[in-house]
Amino acid sequence: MTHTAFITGATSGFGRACARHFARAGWNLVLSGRRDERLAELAAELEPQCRVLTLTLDVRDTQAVQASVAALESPFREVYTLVNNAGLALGTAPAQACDLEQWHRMIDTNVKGLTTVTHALLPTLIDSGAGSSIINIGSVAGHWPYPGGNVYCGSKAFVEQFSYALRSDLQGTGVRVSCLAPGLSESEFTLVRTGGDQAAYDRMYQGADPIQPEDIAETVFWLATLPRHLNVNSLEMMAVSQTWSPFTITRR
Ligand code: NDP
Ligand code: 8X3
Repeated sequence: MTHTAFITGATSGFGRACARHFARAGWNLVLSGRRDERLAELAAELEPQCRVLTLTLDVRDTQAVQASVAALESPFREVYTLVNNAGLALGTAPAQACDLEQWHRMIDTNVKGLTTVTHALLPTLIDSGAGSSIINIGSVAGHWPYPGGNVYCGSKAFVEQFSYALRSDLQGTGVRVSCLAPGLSESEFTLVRTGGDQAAYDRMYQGADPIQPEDIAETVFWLATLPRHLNVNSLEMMAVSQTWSPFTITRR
């Protein structure tokens, strides 16, 4: 049987790499994001391998998410795997210098958007039953605080805890829930975070051998295709080049 995956944030980075990986395995794909030209290009690339439906969608638009999900037709309505990937960080300033609008945008996308998509798709995931999965993209930022992480860290901690709590509620349905929490990964993420600062992008990734979107896609696909009696609750991964720092202490 050919399964259907619903991937948010498929226009770039992890989401696009996941789309390509699932397409190689022949899955039906529902691909969403705000940039419709990118969705169209990706669909044209993948359609020789699988069936693709694109949804130009802002996950912050609750009504649009609900209407799009309600309008899904077979085989796209029988969602077996949801990859809740759309998200962003904005800014690297300390909390006391942050722009409140950016904080709200991160919460609206990473927290409210992810919950909206999940809420809309839960009935179909439960119908799909054993072996179906929700794979939420968290972050090391949800586990480990760092300067300038403030609301982004908080939003990803929400993703982790929401994933655990969902698992509790979904007991007996067969639906699995995993939170995948990557560290330093090369994608447009840093350009979005810095407002398009290419020099910041280069400084971040140069010589660091970061995680690549394909590494994430391989892991997501592995999670989605594990034997149906297994649930990975949380999976944190880092580039070998990235580890922790000591605590910092201010001295008088
Ligand atoms: P990218 O910036 O490359 O991709 C982000 C994706 O999210 C894009 O497809 C974008 O699509 C989509 N997106 C953003 N806002 C919205 C919105 N309001 N509605 C719908 N889609 C939206 O970054 P990554 O691939 O790196 O990030 C993917 C996820 O992984 C994010 O949740 C991020 O927080 C997380 N992550 C990233 C890490 C990294 O170091 N790169 C590490 C750990 C986690 P569009 O703009 O077309 O809407
Ligand atoms: C992205 C990883 O370390 O930039 O979630 O927060 S980090």
